[in-house]
Parts: sequence; structure tokens; C-alpha cells
Amino acid sequence: MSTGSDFPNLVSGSNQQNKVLVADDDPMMGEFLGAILEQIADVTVVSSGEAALKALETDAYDVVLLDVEMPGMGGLEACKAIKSSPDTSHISVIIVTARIGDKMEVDALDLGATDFIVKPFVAKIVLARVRNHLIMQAQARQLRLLSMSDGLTGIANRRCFDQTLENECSRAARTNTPLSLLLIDVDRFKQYNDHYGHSQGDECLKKIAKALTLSARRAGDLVARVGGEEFAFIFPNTDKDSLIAIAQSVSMHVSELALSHIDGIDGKVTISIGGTTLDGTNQPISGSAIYMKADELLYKAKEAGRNCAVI
Ligand code: GH3
Ligand code: MG
Ligand code: MG
Ligand code: MG
Ligand code: MG
Repeated sequence: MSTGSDFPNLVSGSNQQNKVLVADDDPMMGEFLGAILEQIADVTVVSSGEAALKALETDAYDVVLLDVEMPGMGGLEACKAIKSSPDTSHISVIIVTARIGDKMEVDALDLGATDFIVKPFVAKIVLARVRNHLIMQAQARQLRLLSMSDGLTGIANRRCFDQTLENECSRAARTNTPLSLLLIDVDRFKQYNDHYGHSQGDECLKKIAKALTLSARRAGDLVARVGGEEFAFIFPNTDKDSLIAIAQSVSMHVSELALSHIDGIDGKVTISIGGTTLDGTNQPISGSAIYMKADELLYKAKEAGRNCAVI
């Protein structure tokens, strides 16, 4: 899995540089396209639609060139699959074919293909077209990064979190795997601002965000700022026992910051945690429903005196 359609995918993945995937069952054609495109991208060549989809599961690509006629899954079918998965729908797909005809071209565009190249082609034109798609992908990546990240802390924002949570809930139901969620709320933060000032408050939130990222280590884990002094984690494929251990590490990382808070518990900034797990056998559940459950438990942690976790 390509770390889900999540922040790692959208943001860390944004460091990815110009990756192009070529699928053509004709080895000479694959080699030829590879040689052309290597001038501007890191190119992988495969020989079937199935192999293309498999490659997309493990690596992030910007542009995919698909031959139409391949044994097994052809290019149009592969294009459809790429465009219908939230993990890959943003990728530019270029259909490459010797079969000329308006219908084929319209079909390809209707399926979500971004461009259409007819064989035999001129190398310079292919190069220029793919370069333009790579530029558009870089711009789109930059926009996704901005729209999905929190301006203060640089971690994922609420929009990214909500979107990822919905995707992960569907994935958990589909694959019968557990899914865990942690909500974090900084304790007595209003008093922190009142005493130290709002800009110190901002600095405090940045440090907490950074400490939290230490607990989102696996591909697919996500930590986001979901409100003013509220943060949340998504841990795919994580059961309740693991979640309890993670919650302990989250508390530890925040207490290691040893941030002074004159009105805080033991004079320090502390956090309260609510956490819940879908164990993989539950009925499908919406992101907002599991979030609400974790929020109730966070409220219990507050009621229990703060600086604790209820899972
Ligand atoms: P509790 O222990 O019950 O969570 O108390 P609290 O004071 O943390 O909770 P409350 O919801 O009463 O206050 C949250 C505070 O967080 C109030 C608000 O000014 C502050 N806050 C929210 N967003 C920001 C921000 O971006 N920067 C700063 N500095 N403070 C913020
Ligand atoms: Mg072919
Ligand atoms: Mg709060
Ligand atoms: Mg609070
Ligand atoms: Mg309060």
C-alpha cells in the first residue's frame, strides 16, 4: 500500500522527484520510451496493466504512460483503476496507442486520461508533453501540500485528517484490519496563553506537534492538528494493545519536552488523550462516528483530572 491517501503520501511523498511509470508489452517500445524520458525523470518500465497497478501500490509516480493493447489488463482498464482509487487518482495518465480513432481517444479521456499519444511518435514531442505533465504535477503537489498542512505547525491539518480518516475507515472495513485513533488535547492551555502570551502559546503548540510526530512512525500513520490546541493520530492496522503502548509513548514524548506551565499539573504542560480502536470485525463505520467515540473518551480523560489517557 502506498501509505494510504494520507499526509505522508501527500506531503512527505511530495519530495518525490519526477517519477514516471511506463507500461508497454513491447519490450523495444518500453525501452525506447524509458530512454527518452530518463532525460527528465526517474523511469520504471513494466510490461502489463497488472504490473503497472502493482508498481503504483509500492511507489509514488507523477505520470503513467499506458499502452492500450497488452495481454491481460490493457491500458484503458488500468487507467480506469488508477483513476478510481483515491491513492492514485491524482496521477497523470497518458494513453499511448497505435490504434488511431476519435472513439478511442474520447474513451481514454472519459476514463480520466490526461493525454493521448499516437504511435509512431516523435521523441521530442513525447518528451515535451511528459515534461509539461510533470510541471503540472509539481504545481498540484504544492497546492495539495498547502491545502493539507497546518500553517502554524507544518503537520497535517483538519482537512487532511478528515479525508484520511474516511479513506482509512473504508480500507479497514474492506480489509478487515484494525484501525486506531488517538485524540490529544493540551491541558489548561487557555491559562498558558493568559500567563505566557499568545505567541509563546504558538511556540508551545509547535513543540508539541514536533514531539507528536515521533509517535507517527510507520508508513500510513498520520498526526494532524485538528483544532486550536487539539491534535489527532490515525494508526492503520493497529490494535488496541498497540494503541495503549503508543499512547504511553505520546505522553512520554510530550513530558520529555518539560515545558513549564505555571498553572499546569506539576508546573508542566500536559496533555489528555482519548483513543479508540476498530478491531477489524466491526460493521463499517464513518470517520466522524469513530472520531466522536474518541472525543467522548478524551472528555472522560479530562473529567478524570487531565494528564491521562482513556482508551
Ligand atoms: P482543558 O484542560 O479543559 O483542555 O482547558 P483548555 O484551557 O486547554 O481548553 P479551552 O478549550 O478552554 O481553551 C483552549 C485554548 O487554546 C484557548 C485558545 O486561546 C487556545 N488556542 C487555540 N488555538 C490557539 C493557537 O493557535 N495559538 C495559541 N497560542 N493558542 C490557541
Ligand atoms: Mg501493446
Ligand atoms: Mg480543546
Ligand atoms: Mg485544552
Ligand atoms: Mg478551559
